[in-house]
Amino acid sequence: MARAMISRTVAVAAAAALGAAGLAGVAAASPPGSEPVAADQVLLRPDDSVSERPSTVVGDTFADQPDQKAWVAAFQQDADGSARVVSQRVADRAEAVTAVRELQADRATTAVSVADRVKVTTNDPHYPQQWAMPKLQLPTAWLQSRGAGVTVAVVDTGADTTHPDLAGNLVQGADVIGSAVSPTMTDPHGHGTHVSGTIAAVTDNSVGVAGVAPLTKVMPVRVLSANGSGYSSDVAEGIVYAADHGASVINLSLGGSGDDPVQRQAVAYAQSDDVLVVAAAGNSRASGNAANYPAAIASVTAVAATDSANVDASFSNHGPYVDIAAPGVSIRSTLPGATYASWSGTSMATPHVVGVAALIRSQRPSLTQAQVGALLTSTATDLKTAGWDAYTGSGLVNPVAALAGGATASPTSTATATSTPTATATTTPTSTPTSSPTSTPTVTATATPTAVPTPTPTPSATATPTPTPMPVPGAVVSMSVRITKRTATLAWSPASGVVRGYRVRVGKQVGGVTAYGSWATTTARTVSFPITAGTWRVQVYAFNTRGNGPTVTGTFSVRAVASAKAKAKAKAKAKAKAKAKARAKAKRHAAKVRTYRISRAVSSTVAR
Ligand SMILES: [Ca+2]
Ligand SMILES: [Ca+2]
Repeated sequence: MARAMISRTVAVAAAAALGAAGLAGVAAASPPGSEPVAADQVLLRPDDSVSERPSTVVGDTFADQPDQKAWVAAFQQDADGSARVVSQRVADRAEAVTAVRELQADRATTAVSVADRVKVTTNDPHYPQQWAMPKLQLPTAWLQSRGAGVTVAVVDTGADTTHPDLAGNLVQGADVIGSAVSPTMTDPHGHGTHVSGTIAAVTDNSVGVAGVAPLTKVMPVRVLSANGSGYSSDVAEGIVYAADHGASVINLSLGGSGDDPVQRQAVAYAQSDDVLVVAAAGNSRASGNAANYPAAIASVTAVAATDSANVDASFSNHGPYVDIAAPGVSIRSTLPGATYASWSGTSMATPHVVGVAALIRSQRPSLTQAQVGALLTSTATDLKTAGWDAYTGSGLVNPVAALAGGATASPTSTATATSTPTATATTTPTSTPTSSPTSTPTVTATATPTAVPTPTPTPSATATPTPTPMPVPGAVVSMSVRITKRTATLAWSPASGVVRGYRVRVGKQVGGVTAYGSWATTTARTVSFPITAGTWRVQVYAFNTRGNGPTVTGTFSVRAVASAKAKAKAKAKAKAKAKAKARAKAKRHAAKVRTYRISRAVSSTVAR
């Protein structure tokens, strides 16, 4: 079959006509406007070396374009100097491998490649003002996923359902707070429209802006009023609505200083339904830096804002709850009335992370929301001080690395993955819109690439030779448990290495099996939980941006010993019983007396 597959032979001069197939080493870029190349876009990475093994040449198919065909091509030259490019379509990896081998075997072949999709930017006219797009290497990320098949909810001020650059990507939403405005005024504020556009403005349509996840659908859920404020109860209702109506990621570009338990429950409900919840870290650094909820809920992915120089924005909250950073200064997006504007805030950073989450969920639907969250932070590009920090969390969201699955190996993926971090960053400052508050200079991220100066030589034994720049944390060496009344308080020693936090879970043994609860994340080295009599197991591991340390398990038993409270209660009960007995006796006595008196009276009556 493979012979017959060589279906197309063209002259070298015609190579450019292949358009977006852009054969590596032959024609670097496609002529603009040539052919409807989108349909022929290829899914494999380029390689112009004949000696390259086919297995390393072939990449993955696009999750959102399963029917896409790829080109495998060869440059061939004959003894008389005449040259040609032969190319053939392949449907999958197996065919590509066969094709590459065949072309390699041909003596005329001087180069074999798997054509790369050539698509540098979109044609959205405002794209040049969207500095975050090249900064996050989104055009490269879109080669892997464009977010098809994913719905994200924007729980916000609504969204302008008539916006020409947004309407096409909106699905039915809801107005939780009830509308006092006209039915067409679906976002009387504008904030939700702006956030929605960052996630999924209609892209490559020659209109307005591009979205982070061009094929993702946005479900607008209106919980904030026309003045941009509202109540956490409505936010909670919006979260539940979104979870119940098919959203797999929720964008919460909002927050307040109150940790409303209803809102907390709603978040937990959505997460238990496998919905990733992402929220803005807050913009109140200059006004008290109060923890911003729901972002400050540990299980919520909290997003800080950075500028075009990868410096954390002067307004962006810092704190132990910050998980990740994303562009949030002078972000150009959609506004009601078919308009566009550049806004700043952690509200603008959050949808970048949500968009990337949508790309991941589209590409790898088998990952749970917690795994997607972990992938986002573990693949982020470290900023500011080495390792996790309270200003940028695990660092700048990195779509290309996240879509590569966080894997390091794979010869194919390295080419794109490695180029990610700082090198490009430095070259692209310019476009920064004027307004950006660049007041925080100092640490300029760039300087510190990897090498965390962790004193790896951990003390005793367990020679863990860690060659990597920053290893995962070591094991927790000791645990202790203190039992008071009906509560156990577990404490543990710090793990070695760079520790971002700890995850702990507890379970009671029932019939030889431990029924563990869910993992809780904490930065403290202690946790309390309710207990009953029986045998308990606790598991703890430390984690950082590189991964998880070893899990350590401890066991303890709780005997059914009466607590002081129970003793007091029993004593009180006995006392009450005695009292009741005495009362009954007194009553009986009184009754006797009464009987006596009556009988006496009666008798006396009788006597008379
Ligand atoms: Ca557009
Ligand atoms: Ca850092």
